[in-house]
Amino acid sequence: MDPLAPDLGIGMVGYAFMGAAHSQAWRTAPHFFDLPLRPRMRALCGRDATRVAQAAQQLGWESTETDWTRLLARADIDLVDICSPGNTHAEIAVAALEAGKHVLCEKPLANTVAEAETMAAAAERAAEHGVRSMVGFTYRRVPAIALARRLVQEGRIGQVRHVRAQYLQDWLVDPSSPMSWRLERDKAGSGALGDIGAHVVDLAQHITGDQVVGVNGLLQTFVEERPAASPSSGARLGGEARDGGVPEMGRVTVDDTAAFLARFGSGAVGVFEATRFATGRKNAIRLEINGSRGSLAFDFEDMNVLQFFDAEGDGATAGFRRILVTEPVHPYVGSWWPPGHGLGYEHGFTHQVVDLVTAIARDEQPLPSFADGLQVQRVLAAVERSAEAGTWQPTTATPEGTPR
Ligand code: SOE
Repeated sequence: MDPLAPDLGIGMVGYAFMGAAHSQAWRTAPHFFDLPLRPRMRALCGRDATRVAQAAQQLGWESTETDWTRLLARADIDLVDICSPGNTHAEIAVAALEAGKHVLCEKPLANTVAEAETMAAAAERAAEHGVRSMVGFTYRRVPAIALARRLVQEGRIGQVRHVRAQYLQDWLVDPSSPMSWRLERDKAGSGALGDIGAHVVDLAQHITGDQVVGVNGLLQTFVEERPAASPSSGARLGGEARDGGVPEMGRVTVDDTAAFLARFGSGAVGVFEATRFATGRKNAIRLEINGSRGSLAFDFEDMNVLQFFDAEGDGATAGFRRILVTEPVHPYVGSWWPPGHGLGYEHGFTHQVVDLVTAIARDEQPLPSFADGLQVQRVLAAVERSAEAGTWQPTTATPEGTPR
């Protein structure tokens, strides 16, 4: 990148799984992409001084803070990257925006619609002064998914009628898997619904350019108690059981699985599923979109591939075409390896940094915005209301009732 590009000082809060993923993105992006601003990994923030110091050294941060308010007070920090649990997002993000810092916030944007509304309002006020914000729905930047959106926008599958969207993991199948903050409602907001369901809601809406207007869903918790996590745990998803003896148990207060039907504004019909109990499925984000002229299908477990069915071709040779999304003509791919070599999970985070930094330099709104994050939050809240009431729920806050 341009050696004269001005610095962009980054401060990050949190250093577990997402902190590590974001750190590699900040480290890597300037080495592969021609960025208009040079990210400087100025400070990593976490409450435990020893652990944050170790993490900073491992992940490549210049210094540490143990109090996020001190991070916000630093003149060398231009952007705050929030990778801490959901219950911390609103307070840190609003304060950072008010302090004139750009914000990248992990998903889901918040734990409640009310928090997300406060954040979206703060983001709108800050944008008037060129202070930018983005929510980390990182899978938008997987090349095959970016290509899927492009094909829908170009009309290659015609009018969208069906969206099938699943996010399937299995890391909680074993009932002796320990507790983690992701299983506590006051920290995570919800379970599979918010943690991974939020991704597929965002992806379905992003690819189709449409919005979910009503849902009918159910939530289920299969394992209600788990061994308490060790406080010193370094496990990336949140915990390891305490050693020896009868384990102390913790209460799971979120859903293990979420399933819902959805109506889109256009009249398209959606079927969504998010679970951590799909035995054998590790990180299967599966999308299938059927339109009047064709279909698209994607599975993150084969993430360099997009399947495309063109209904307008010769019927005798028609079939789903397996597109290897590894060529320089594909989104983001040209900046990486020679054709055909493929990308992985971490590349989406790097692309997220590239797009964010570029938008900041151009004084443009990066996407997805906090307003987009709020809209996803409304869908999640409607699923929760629906599961509780056993009825269809609109995704808008008012009026209550059955949509269409
Ligand atoms: C855990 O389920 C998790 O890390 C999510 O929080 C991430 O958003 C997803 O990318 C992978 O799984």
